Amino acid sequence: MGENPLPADGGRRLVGTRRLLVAGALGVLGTATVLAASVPAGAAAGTLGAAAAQSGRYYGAAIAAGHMNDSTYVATWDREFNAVTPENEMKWDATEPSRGSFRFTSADQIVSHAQSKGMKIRGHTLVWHNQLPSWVSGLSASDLRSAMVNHINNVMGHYKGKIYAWDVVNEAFADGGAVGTLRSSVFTQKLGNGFIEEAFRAARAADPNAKLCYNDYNIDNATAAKTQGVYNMVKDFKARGVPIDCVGLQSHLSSGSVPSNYQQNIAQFAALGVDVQITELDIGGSGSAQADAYRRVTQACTAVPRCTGITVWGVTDKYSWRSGDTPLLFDGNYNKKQAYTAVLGALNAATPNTSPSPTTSPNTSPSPNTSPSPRTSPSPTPPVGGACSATIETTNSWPGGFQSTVTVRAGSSAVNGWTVKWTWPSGQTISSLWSGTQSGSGSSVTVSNAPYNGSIAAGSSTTFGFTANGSAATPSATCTSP
Ligand code: 9MR
Repeated sequence: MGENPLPADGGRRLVGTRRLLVAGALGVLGTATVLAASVPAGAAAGTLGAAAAQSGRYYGAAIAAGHMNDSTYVATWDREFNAVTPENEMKWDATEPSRGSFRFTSADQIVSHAQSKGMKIRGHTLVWHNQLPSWVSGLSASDLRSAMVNHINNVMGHYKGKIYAWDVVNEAFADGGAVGTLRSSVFTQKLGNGFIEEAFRAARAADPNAKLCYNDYNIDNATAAKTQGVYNMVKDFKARGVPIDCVGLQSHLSSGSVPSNYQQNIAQFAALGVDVQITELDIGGSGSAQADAYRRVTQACTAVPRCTGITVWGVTDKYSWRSGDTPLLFDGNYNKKQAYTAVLGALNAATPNTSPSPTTSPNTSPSPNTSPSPRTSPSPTPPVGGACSATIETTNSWPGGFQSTVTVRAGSSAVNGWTVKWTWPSGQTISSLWSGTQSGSGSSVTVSNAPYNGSIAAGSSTTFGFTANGSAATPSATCTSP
């Protein structure tokens, strides 16, 4: 049984003594010759990304925009890695520091560089109790729900089509307690445990082509209560058709703490019908002990077809969040460490992956329930030129219900305040509405702007959304502005 390598504060401060574990050895993988377009048959690839690609996987690094002026940092990233996770730049405090006002400059810097190199991009993270701007904690329950969905819509919307996988919810489970205990946070306190499901449903609607992951630390050991809680949640989501495509094992480890059942743990998650990604790997230690631990983690991933990629949480020890533990593959001078050679060897030894390749379109999960319903046609586009216009689009649907996004567009002049009205054709009822204020009830619906999205520049637009009971419908809507 492994002692958790991170403290219960979510790992922000890595302190305390770690008990070294005698880790059971994993079976040594076969050394089948691997074939890849970029590497001649039988030859070993010389970089982490190229080696991982031979078995259809990616090898990524967390990148901080603030270090991109370090040319060796960028050169090492470009040479070795074929995927990236922005380390802090996509978090809520960075992207929506004040309500309804979004800022993407730093994240865009990483995304455009990655795109220019053809790298995969992992989005990190939409809903997390940490790095949350202070305005979020002061909201009422209904306001928090609408702010969460609006945040998901805007951040995922900004990067729509560019992100391979999103960490939709991060670190929601508690470190101690019974199986299934969630960490107490503003989300559990105001929205209850259902906030995770609500976030995943909103995320599927916001970008149906991104894989949607649940991401956490200390879920590396199959027998730990925290791991079992996440396992049960994923199983339940799959059974009920709640959209989820992947589980992210952060895997902040130390040389002695790679659980002996790590591979089995990955395989068990994968058997639920989700991909598994190692999302924030770093292993404290040095020399051969660190190299052995990295090798075992790499082999555990490559042994499971649905383990689709590995991301290390940084490039060089000098910029690591736990720099004192020297947990990465390159030292402070960008020299390759023993751990680097171990990882490269393990990636080169992997057999080609036969599972859905990470380069194919996502949402290929076997369960048809998890795929988004086809988007139905939006309501007819209203004439432009008036004060404002509104279009309703169905973004998701399920038996007995659906979710819609309404785009409110200003005409040739700016609007300051708007009201959208429509009539349901067959008894639909709204169950939850965000980024707007609903008045009245019954078949005639009236929605006015929320306090923060009433002003729309000429020719620009804003959105609000809702979930409703009944069959999906896209009636035409009118928009007026005072
Ligand atoms: O590496 C990140 C560090 O720069 C930030 O200061 C820290 C703040 O919470 O977050 C670090 O990244 C965390 C990641 O987003 C989620 N899992 C734990 C990571 C290490 O704390």
